[in-house]
Amino acid sequence: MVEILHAADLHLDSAFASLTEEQARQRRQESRQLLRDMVDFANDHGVQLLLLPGDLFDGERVYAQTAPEMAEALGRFTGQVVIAPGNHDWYSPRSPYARTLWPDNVHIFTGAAMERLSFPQYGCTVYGAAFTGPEMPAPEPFRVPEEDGVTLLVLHGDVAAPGSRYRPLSPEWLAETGADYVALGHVHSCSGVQYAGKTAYAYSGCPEGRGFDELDDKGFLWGRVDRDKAELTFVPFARRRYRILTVDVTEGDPAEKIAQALSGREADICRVRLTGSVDERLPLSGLQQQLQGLAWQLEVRDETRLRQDLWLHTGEESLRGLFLQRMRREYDGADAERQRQILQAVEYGLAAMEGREL
Ligand SMILES: [Mn+2]
Repeated sequence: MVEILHAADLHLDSAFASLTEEQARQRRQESRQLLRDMVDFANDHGVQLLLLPGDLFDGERVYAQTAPEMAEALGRFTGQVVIAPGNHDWYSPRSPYARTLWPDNVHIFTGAAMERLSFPQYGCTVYGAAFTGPEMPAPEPFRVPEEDGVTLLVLHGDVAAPGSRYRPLSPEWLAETGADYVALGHVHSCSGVQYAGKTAYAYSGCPEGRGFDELDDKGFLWGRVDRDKAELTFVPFARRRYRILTVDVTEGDPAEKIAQALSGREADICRVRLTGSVDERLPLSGLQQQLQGLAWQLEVRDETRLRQDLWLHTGEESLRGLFLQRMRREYDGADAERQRQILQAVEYGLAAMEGREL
């Protein structure tokens, strides 16, 4: 049995295009710190193998301190580190992997063919390969030898995506390997542990989101691997999460309602979508300023509809017109609570008829 931590797709030195320059700089610094924190976690929890299947760097060009800081952080790990470069940080003589002095406990796959690392102190063997260019074909069939003890594979690749240019890996190929666990990189959300035959495999996802297409909790997988069994837990580790919050401001003070939705999000990067109907256009930049500080970065999007607009097409000769006329009659004779429901029904109805998203 071997204790592992599996993390991937750090994409260090990403540009973070949606942030200000200063914030982007801070984020890059934070993601370098993340690796140190991860090593602390690993040391505190008796992890023996740190498996890093690629895209640790966002590209070939990194800031001068990035790779040396990574080497320094990994050098403080009490176990062994295995890195399998991916499509963003593919191995070449120009890559940070080749140009950095790594501590003895760091092992980096450098070839496209499977390489073998033996760790008798943990009773296990690790296989893996690198990306040696920005794209890789499907690997040759591969099977681990029976006598290897607990066997792990560390690979960057695309599972169940037959046409992929990023080393497509079929479940059949994974099952054929006979490995006990395949630590994968490339997909940025955690897959949880899956099985192909007796072979367990997983994407850990990225430990930190980089945009609104990488929402909510991010982290790594941690636990133990034994013959034919992987017991791994997802550990949320992101310092900042990307969140999209929808706030209906039909009623009440918009600032208050947004503040409520943002409570506890000081460290996060939030996009607030304002929905519902309002009497007049919201003072967006004022709101944004007033609520500064409730999130690390806040973006407010006005998707509300002016109340009068709701009834604009009442009575026109169409399904929409008839619908509005009917709703308007009900609205005029209803109490406040009922009116609120009717407004909402009108919003949904109009959205459906106009093929819009609410
Ligand atoms: Mn990738």
